[in-house]
Amino acid sequence: MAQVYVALGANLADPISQLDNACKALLSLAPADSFSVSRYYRSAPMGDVEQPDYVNAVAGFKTSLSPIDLLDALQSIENQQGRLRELRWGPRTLDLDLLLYDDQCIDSPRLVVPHYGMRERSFVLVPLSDIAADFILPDGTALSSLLNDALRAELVIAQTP
Ligand code: A4P
Ligand code: MG
Repeated sequence: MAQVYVALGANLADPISQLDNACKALLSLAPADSFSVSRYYRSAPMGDVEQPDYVNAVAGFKTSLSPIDLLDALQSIENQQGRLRELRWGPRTLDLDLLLYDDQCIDSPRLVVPHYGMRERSFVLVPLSDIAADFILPDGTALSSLLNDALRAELVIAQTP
């Protein structure tokens, strides 16, 4: 089975409930004892679109799904939770991004792993470090070397499990 990490983000229709429901759905893809989720963090929207603050988290689990089957499963969970795709970087009930799939590097038309934005985004790095503080990225970079106090200060804890 592969060890995977998925970023969760929501900023519409009760974002905390959206993340709670997404965690239940993700749990159904994984052996229960392999599943962990970070604290939930509130973050200002990245990008130029005016929209509500986000709630973000990262989940880690083991799965026997292939990378593309996992992407299909993530998109089906997004759709079940009312995700519309109207505007790139626009507001959403739920966004699930596949951050990491073992130490694989994938560059296909539908799937790029590691996720292209993960090295810069506080709302990915900080929650990932909640559940995998000693993580080493596929290119050998230590997660801890990408984190600093300024990135941590961008986030407010919205919910502690
Ligand atoms: N795709 C390629 N690689 C991946 C991957 N590793 N995981 C493709 C998931 N999808 C991947 O995604 C567009 C296409 O990317 C998919 O069809 C898939 O084949 P999408 O979810 O439909 O569109 P999107 O999310 O609007 O675009 P994108 O570029 O993925 O945006 P991001 O990077 O997800 O950013 N601000 C805060 N504070 N917190 C946020 O979570 N999120 C965004 C969206 C903007 N601002 C934010 C946040
Ligand atoms: Mg996305």
